[in-house]
Amino acid sequence: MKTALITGITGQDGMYLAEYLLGLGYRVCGVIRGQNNPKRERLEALLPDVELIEADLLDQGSLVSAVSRVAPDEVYNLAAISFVPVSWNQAELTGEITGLGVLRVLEAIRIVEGVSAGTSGSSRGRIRFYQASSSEMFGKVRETPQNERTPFHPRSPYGVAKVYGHYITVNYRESYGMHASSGILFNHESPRRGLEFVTRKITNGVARIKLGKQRELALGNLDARRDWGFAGDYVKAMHLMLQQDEPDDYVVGTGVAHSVREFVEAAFSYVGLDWREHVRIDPRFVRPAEVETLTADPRKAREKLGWEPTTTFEELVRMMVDADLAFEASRHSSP
Ligand code: NAP
Ligand code: F7E
Repeated sequence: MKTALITGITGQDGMYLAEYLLGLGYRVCGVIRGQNNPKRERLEALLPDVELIEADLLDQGSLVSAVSRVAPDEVYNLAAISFVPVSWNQAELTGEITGLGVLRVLEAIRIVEGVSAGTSGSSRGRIRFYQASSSEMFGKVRETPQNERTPFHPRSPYGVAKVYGHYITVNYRESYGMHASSGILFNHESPRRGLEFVTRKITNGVARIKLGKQRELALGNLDARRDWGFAGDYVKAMHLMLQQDEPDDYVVGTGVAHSVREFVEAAFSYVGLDWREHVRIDPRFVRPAEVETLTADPRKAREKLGWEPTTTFEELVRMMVDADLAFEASRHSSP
């Protein structure tokens, strides 16, 4: 039985990955941070077989002791400040967690395994490492679609921190021979997506409007284009990367981009509403520097990992609207 240690276990991807690995027969341990974390109860109810370990990406010692106690075969570093607008308001903290946090997890593995520079081959350490890199690193894109060789041009403190996390992963692979891989994942969504991200904000807004709980939905830039896939598909790519003989970097996405406006149209029309009667543009949701368009070229993931997305854009929109209709119908109208 293999053991996996997942940071970011309370997040969207952490939950899908934990479910997937438990289904494969893994022992799954998850890093949870903070005293009295409100997400602990939900996670324990949903995934009672996950062992929770207290640690924080800001605290090197806590990560060393987590890796030492768990003795994992695979470490998936999914923890981050992941919401792009927050990264302008808390740029230093984003750098600390989303950027330097990657270094701390890599160091924890290196320290526990006693790996030093120049070691290679069988002495390079046993633990395999996955870093959650992001298409936000491409930012102001230099070419379309984006592949593993496309230059980076991040547009937010989040994107900049992810570039650091990406390169420190490559560097630990090259310096210490670590089996460290980086998945450059494009946007992936699900009913478990946080309500602050645009897809879930739209599907939850649509459900609330349909149920008469809300009248309008305030959004920012409707022209932005993203390559949206289903998170449940993407965590399988993470696992596949760590099953390869050699560590590497992979772009993971669908290869098809849609605008925010198209997402809005699809979600409103699915429940028989005209979006123009409900959507209002609010400059508060427009970003200081926007990533206008992102489209993956996922050929390498398909050819080397055999990975393919299974969910279309239309299926994703319907899945999320249906889940939000059920969620909102089961909630009382006032807290
Ligand atoms: P998410 O739902 O925002 O989850 C982020 C996780 O990070 C949460 O579990 C959070 O824990 C944890 N975390 C934050 N700060 C921490 C700290 N100091 N120490 C320990 N844990 C901390 O993100 P997601 O959508 O699942 O994404 C997973 C990873 O993939 C992230 O690194 C994200 O940047 C990256 N990514 C996501 C996408 C996407 O489209 N979803 C695409 C590319 C890359 P709390 O519950 O305690 O806050
Ligand atoms: O924005 C536009 C916004 O916040 C998508 C993270 O998981 O994926 C995610 O980052 C687009 C942007 O995701 C609103 O300007 C318009 O162009 O859903 P989002 P994101 O910024 O693409 C990447 C790959 C990650 O790595 C990140 O961790 O939608 N948009 N109006 C809006 N966005 C939001 N949030 N809210 C609006 O009202």
